[in-house]
Amino acid sequence: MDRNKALGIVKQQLTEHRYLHTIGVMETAIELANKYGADPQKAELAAIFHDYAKFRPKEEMKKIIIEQNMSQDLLVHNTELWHAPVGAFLVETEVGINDHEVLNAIKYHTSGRMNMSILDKVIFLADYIEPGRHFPGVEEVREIAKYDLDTALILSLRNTIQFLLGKTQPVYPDTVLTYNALLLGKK
Ligand code: DGI
Ligand code: FE
Ligand code: FE
Ligand code: FE
Repeated sequence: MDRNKALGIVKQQLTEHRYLHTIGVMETAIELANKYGADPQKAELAAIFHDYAKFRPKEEMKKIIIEQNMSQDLLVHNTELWHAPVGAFLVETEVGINDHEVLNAIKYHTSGRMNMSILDKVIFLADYIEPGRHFPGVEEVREIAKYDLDTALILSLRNTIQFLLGKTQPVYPDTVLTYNALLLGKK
């Protein structure tokens, strides 16, 4: 699917602010893909659709998580996690994208997962550092993303986990597993 068609589809699903975020993720993901050896066209497509389900009603997302036998663990964790796996499902069934590398990058863009592909990492990190993001620690991650993909990812995960701990919120197990796997894999 070409870029303009994809953007036209996703624009209808998003607010103006979230659409501008999506453009930022797209541009950043293409840069990271070229730098770290992911397919830039897949990165473009995954980035465009990564937040496709962001504004779906919670009841609709919950129904999909149950009916599609997704990890039921999602239901007891923050509802912010839901739009990623539900988005991958809807992008396949509503938009007709069937490239599973692209769908997995969408599915894991919020939680991360163990053994992330380069494309998964590119989308996860682009979502975190795109130019529209302004939160504590993002500038450091942006700098490191210029030369070390895994270290940038570890720092973004650390920041997210710290943010959740600071609010005494639960941390989704895959987020911790991703953080550990990257950290231990690096030695
Ligand atoms: O959809 P975006 O806002 O672009 O970004 P995202 O898909 O990475 O969502 C991140 C939000 O999810 C962020 O506000 C933190 C929240 N969240 C809640 N629990 C968890 C979590 N994020 C991760 N990675 N792990 C959690 O356990
Ligand atoms: Fe998201
Ligand atoms: Fe499928
Ligand atoms: Fe996003």
